[in-house]
Amino acid sequence: MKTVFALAAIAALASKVSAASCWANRLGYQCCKGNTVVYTDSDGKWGVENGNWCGIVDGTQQNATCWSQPLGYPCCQSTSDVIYTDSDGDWGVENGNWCGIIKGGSTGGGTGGGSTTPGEQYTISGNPFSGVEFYINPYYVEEVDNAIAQMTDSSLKAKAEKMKTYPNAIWLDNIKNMQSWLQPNLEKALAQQSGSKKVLTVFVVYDLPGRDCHAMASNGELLANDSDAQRYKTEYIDVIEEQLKKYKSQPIVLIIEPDSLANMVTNIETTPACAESQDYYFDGHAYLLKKFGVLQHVAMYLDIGHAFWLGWDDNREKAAKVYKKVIDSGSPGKVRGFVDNVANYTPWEDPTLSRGPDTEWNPCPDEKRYLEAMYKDFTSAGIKSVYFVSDSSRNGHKTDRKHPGEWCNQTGVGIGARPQANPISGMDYLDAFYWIKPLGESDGTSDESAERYDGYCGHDTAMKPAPEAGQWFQAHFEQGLENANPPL
Ligand SMILES: *[C@@H]1O[C@H](CO)[C@@H](O)[C@H](O)[C@H]1NC(C)=O
Ligand SMILES: *[C@@H]1O[C@H](CO)[C@@H](O)[C@H](O)[C@H]1NC(C)=O
Ligand SMILES: CC(=O)N[C@H]1CO[C@H](CO)[C@@H](O)[C@@H]1O
Repeated sequence: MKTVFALAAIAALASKVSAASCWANRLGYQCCKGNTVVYTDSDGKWGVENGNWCGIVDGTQQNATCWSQPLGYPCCQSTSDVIYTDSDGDWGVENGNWCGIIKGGSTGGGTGGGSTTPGEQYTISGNPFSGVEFYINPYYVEEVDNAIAQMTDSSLKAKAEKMKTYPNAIWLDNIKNMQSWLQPNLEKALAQQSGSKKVLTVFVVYDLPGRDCHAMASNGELLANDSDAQRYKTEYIDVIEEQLKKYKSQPIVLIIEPDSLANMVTNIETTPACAESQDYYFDGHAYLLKKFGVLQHVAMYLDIGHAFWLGWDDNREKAAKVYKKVIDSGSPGKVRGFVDNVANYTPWEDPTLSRGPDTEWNPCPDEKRYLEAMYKDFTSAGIKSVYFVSDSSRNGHKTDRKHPGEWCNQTGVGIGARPQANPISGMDYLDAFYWIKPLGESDGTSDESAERYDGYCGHDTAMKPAPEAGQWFQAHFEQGLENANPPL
């Protein structure tokens, strides 16, 4: 008890000592301890330390190999166990005193094998889904167990059992859920590693101010105003960044803000709420890309809607410009690529459809043709890294919808391709099929009196009664199991 208290006191002291000020502070960044210039803009010279941007104070000649010494602490000699992380870096304890852990240090320990202590920095090179194990979310396993308890048919139960072996993305869809789901799952993913393969965790970043400006069912907690935009940065993005930096020894994929940029392509002129949100959407992206895009163990995919949203020629052309601009605004933060069909039902391949009246002249009437076209358009627009992840959680079976734009609780749903890296030979730019939307979680309520009721959820081909978005929807889950393609 006494030791713990003493350490906490020293930590408080450490954070005081490190509050050196420089021009970068007013922009929300720390001052660099070293002086290696990575990027220069009108604000000044920028460096990267501990995976984060920092401002370089001209004339400093500090000891960059041991960052904690200028703060009055030695470097750790034999430990790399992180006890505490702050904006200065990772702290360990040796001989009862704090010491700074040198990034990329040679001391071992904490590299998986059931450990819950992050090990050395992991660097993603190429496809983040390749050569890793996928993290199985215990919360989803529990939801499936509850669903099985309500089933009587033994063959259906057997199918549901198999669902517990596949991964899903974890949605950080408000500040509270982010606090509950991010760190515990990163820690469990670390503990899940048993062999030499790293365990990949996929999170959905989904809390922009004025979220889902064109629909009602998934509106978020933050409004499109300045104070909520500030909360998005400090209470959401910054906190995510802090945890990502702590869990630096494992690969992490981030799915960025579903629907937001697709709305910026098609709905600014037609939907006032989208026009009001646009500055916050663009600014929010620039902010998070700069922060997450410099972390070597993190790969990001920006959402591009689906074939029946941006598939038309004019929409694709506009999209290439919007996405290019957004990626440039986050420079030099890097984006790996794009994610399509999140929480949607459009089949991967649908040979029955071709450009014509049935598709409202959409030349990309399935996700495969959509990605082929987007790959061409995005690369020729000058976007450097164009890879895709396609959500296949619910597109195995053509649903009953009469119009391909229907999205809510469609009847006839079926699970699609299983999560897998490099699933299509000859399509090297498709990094993976993955289940982004967990099957069984509702798209939106069919209760017309509910505040978040959206007309689409009352349409003929929407399953009813349906619970609120995100709540468990047993009938939808069971139908997805029955119609799985390939079968479970
Ligand atoms: C830099 O840090 C190392 C490691 O702690 C130390 O041995 C060395 O004396 C320091 N050099 C300077 C110039 O402070
Ligand atoms: C922004 O919206 C929030 C509600 O989420 C509200 O509490 C706050 O007062 C608003 N701020 C401004 C400046 O309008
Ligand atoms: C499984 C289920 O609830 N299906 C219903 C979906 O909604 C249609 C009408 O909108 C009903 O006919 C189905 O029974």
